[in-house]
Amino acid sequence: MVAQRGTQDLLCQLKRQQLRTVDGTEEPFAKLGWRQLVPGKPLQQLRDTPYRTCAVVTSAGALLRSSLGKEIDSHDAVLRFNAAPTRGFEDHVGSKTTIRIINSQILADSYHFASSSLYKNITLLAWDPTSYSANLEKWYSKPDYDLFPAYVERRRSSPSQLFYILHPAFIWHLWDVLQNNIDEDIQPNPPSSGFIGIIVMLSLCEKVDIYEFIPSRRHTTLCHYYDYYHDMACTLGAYHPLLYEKLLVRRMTETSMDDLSNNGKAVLSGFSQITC
Ligand code: NCC
Repeated sequence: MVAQRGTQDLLCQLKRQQLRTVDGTEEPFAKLGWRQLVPGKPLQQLRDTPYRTCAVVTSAGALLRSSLGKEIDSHDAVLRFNAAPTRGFEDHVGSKTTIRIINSQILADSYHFASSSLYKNITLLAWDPTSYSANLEKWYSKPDYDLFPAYVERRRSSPSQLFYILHPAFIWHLWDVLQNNIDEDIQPNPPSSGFIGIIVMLSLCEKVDIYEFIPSRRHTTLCHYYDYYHDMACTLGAYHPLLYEKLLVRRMTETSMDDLSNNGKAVLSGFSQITC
């Protein structure tokens, strides 16, 4: 796939926002001994060579009855979000999970993080919104949702599981790219897990297939494929600048409008495939 100029420029802006996780070298994490706590292998070096093809599976209700399960599972790596299950939905969303991105609510609230199989035997990436200025001392003492105790507990009990916390500066740099490419003032809230996940996978994969981020002809008010709640805000955004994220991804993909609408899949070239 050869990226065209506008597409390429956007991909390059995002490629420059290097993937970054809390690595224990900054305070307060350094004095808390996080250098030894975080995985020895940095997320940026998760792979010697990028995955050839990856799937980003949003949690959109439109995936229900999509019959995309087999296709999704055929990718080398599959990214899922938060508490989105596969059991009972295999025909439509597949069963393979390689990486799961979880927002801090999953670690702080009653999502059975410690006991649920959703969060075991896979790579985990957690994030918390914090404020734009990302002072780590302040963040540690007052995160939006306190993700730190559950993180420390899991790192100690399962040291071989690759589990990272995304650096707030990385999250907010993605927001900057969004704002810099949209004429209107967007809400000063962090991007959704979906957008963050897309950028993570562009860093790790040669090609990324994104399912139902840009709504297809199957679009529905059903919020998630796995529950019964209906709200169009789940697809278009309220707190997160989801609509703008989707407009940007639309500009980054060379998938035709017909294909987007019929298949619900946007195809993007990974960062390793573009020269900036
Ligand atoms: O709903 P959520 O997102 O877990 O969905 C994961 C990602 O899928 C994309 N999506 C989802 C539904 C839909 N109809 N269309 C979509 O495109 C989005 O890109 C979304 O990011 C989140 O981003 O972390 C979010 O998390 C939930 C919630 O915290 C978790 O599901 C845990 O329960 C948020 N909902 C609430 O706080 C009530 C949601 O706003 C964002």
